[in-house]
Amino acid sequence: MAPGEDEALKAESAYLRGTITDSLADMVTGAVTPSDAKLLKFHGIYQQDDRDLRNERQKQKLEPAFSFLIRLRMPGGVCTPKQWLQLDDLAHRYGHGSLRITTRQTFQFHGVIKRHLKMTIAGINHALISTVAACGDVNRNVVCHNNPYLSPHHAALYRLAREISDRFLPATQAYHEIWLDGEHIVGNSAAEEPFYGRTYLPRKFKIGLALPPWNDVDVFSQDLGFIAVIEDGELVGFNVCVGGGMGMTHGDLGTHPRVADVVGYAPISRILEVAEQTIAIQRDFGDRINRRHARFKYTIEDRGIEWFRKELSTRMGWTLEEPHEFHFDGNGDRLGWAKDADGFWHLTLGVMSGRLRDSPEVEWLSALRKVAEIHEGDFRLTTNQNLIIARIHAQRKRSIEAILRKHRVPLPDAWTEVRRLAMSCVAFPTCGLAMAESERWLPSWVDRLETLLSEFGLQQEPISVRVSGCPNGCARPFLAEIGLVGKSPGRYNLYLGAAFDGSRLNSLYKESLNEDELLAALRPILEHYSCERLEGEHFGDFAVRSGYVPPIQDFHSPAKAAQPRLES
Ligand code: SRM
Ligand code: SF4
Repeated sequence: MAPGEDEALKAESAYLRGTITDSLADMVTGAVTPSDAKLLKFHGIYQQDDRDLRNERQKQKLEPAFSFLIRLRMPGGVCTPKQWLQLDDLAHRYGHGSLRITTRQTFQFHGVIKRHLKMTIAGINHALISTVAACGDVNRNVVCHNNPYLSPHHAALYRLAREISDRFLPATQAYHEIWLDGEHIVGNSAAEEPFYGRTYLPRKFKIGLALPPWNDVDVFSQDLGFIAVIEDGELVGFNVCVGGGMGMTHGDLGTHPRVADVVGYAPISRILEVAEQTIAIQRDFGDRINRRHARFKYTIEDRGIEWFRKELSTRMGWTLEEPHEFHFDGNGDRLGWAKDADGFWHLTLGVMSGRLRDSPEVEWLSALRKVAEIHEGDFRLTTNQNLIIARIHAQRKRSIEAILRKHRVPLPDAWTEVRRLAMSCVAFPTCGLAMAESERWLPSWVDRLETLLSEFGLQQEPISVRVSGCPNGCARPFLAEIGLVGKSPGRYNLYLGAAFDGSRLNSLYKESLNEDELLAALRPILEHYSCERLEGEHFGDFAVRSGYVPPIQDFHSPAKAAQPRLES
C-alpha cells in the first residue's frame, strides 16, 4: 500500500513551510487550509473552533469560531519569574486570559485568533521559549521528574531532558522564517533534515525521565522512558523502557493503551545514543500507511521486543546491560511546603486540571503575577498539571503565602487525597476530538466522589482518579485506579484496577455511565474496599484481587518476564 496522505503532505511541504504564510495572510477566513492546519502542528499550533458555539453558528450560516491552541516547548517544565510575567502578559493580550498547564509539563494558550498568531509566537520567543515541535510527528516535549527538593539528582535529570529535547529538534528553518521573519536560508534540499528526513516520524514520539521512587512522569506511558539508577549517591545510568502509549479508539480492537517494556540498562554517558537510535528505529520501521497504527508501541508489538533489542544493538554496536532493580511508590505529586538541604523552601500547589485563570473563586493569575514580581527562584510545572514555586528564600515564604491567601489560591493542606491525585484533560470547548466534558466536569465530579468516599471513611485514601473526554487518553486515564473515558456527552466508560505506581493498566469495568450511574457503580466496590482491603492495599490492586476486573491482558508477555517485579 502507498504511504498515507499525511506522508505525502510532509514530503511536499518544503520542510514544514507548506503555504502557511499565505494562509496567515488570508483575512477572508479565521482558518488556515486543511494542509496548513496539519503542518502548523509541527510549529506547536492546533487549529480549533469553539464547540459550544458550533451548532449555533452553523444555523446562522457562519463559519465556525476558529481560534488556535499554542503549545510551548519547555523540556522539564521550568520557567523563570521573568518568563512567567511575559507569558502572563501574552495570555491576557491574546489568549483568553488563561494559561493551561498540560500533562506534559508545559503551557498551552487557548483561543488565539489567526490575526494574533504571529505576535503571540514572537512574544513567546522573546521570552526565550519556543513552540517548535511541541506537536507534530517529531520528538515532543521531553518530561522529567520535577520535585527539586526531593532529590539532589533532579538537576542532572533536568539537564539531560533539555539535552535530549534539543538534540531532536527539527533542523528546518521554516519556523524562523514564518514566525520570526527569518531569512529563507536553506531550500528544499535533502540536507535540511539530516536526522528526520523529508517525512519526519510516522507519528508523535514522547520521552520521559523518572527518578525512582517517584513515577510522576508515568514513565511506562512514554514511547521511550528512562528510569534513573542511583548507586552510592551518584546518578550512574538509566533503565530503558520502550513502547508505552495511551491512545485508543472506542470499538477498534486494533488500538489499545500499552505500558512500556523495560529492555535494559545504559550508563548515563550513552543515553543520547540510545535515544537517537531508538527514535531512528521508529523513523525507519514505524507504520507510514495507517496513522492509527503508527505509534512506536505498535512497531514494538508487531516486531517484538527481541527484534527491537537486536536492532538497537546492531545500530549502536553495543548491547544494553540487564535492567537494574527499581521500585516506584506512586505516580502523583506531593503537595505543600517542603524545605531542601540548602534551606530553600518549595511550594507545590495543586491546580485542578492545570487551568490557571482569574475567577470569582480564585485569582490564580493575579496571585502568581505578584509572586513572580518578588520571587527569585523559578517555577516548575509537573506532569500532573501542578505548579511548584521553587527555591523560595526563607524570608520570602510568608509574603508569598500571604499573596496566595489574598487571592484565594487553595493551599493544599486541606485537600483530600483523591483531589490531590485527580487529573483531567481539556476536552470541551476547545478540543476537536472531545466526546464528553472533562476539565469543566472535574470539580463537580471530585466533590461528589469526596462525599461518597467520606461515607466509608476513605476520603484520605490515596486513590488516583483521571478523566479524559475521549479515548485518546491525554490525562493518562488508563493508568488511574479509577479511569473515566468519555463515550458521549455526559457518559463515560469506567476503568478500574491500575497499579498505584503506574506500572499496570486498568481494565474496562462498565460502559457508558452517566454521573449518577458512575457513583452507583463505585459505591459497593468502595464499601467493600473499606471493609476488606488488606493492610496497605491500594484500591487498584483490591479491584483486581476481588475480581471486579481482570488484570489487563498482557500484550507483550515475553519481555515482561525479564522485567523486575514492581511493588505497588
Ligand atoms: Fe493529547 C490529541 C491535549 C497529552 C494522547 N491532545 C490532542 C489534541 C491536540 C486534540 C487534537 O488532536 O485536535 C488535544 C488538544 C486539546 C486542547 O484543546 O487543549 C490534546 N494532550 C492534550 C493535553 C493539553 C491534555 C492536558 O489536559 O494537559 C496534553 C498536552 C501535552 C503536551 O504538553 O505535549 C496532552 N495526549 C497527551 C497524553 C499524555 C502524555 O503524553 O503524557 C497522551 C497519551 C500518551 C500518548 O501519547 O499515547 C495524549 N492526544 C493524544 C492522542 C492519542 C494519540 C494516539 O497514539 O492515539 C491524540 C489524538 C491524535 O494524536 O491523533 C491527542
Ligand atoms: Fe481532547 Fe480526547 Fe485529549 Fe481529552 S483525551 S484533550 S478530549 S483528545
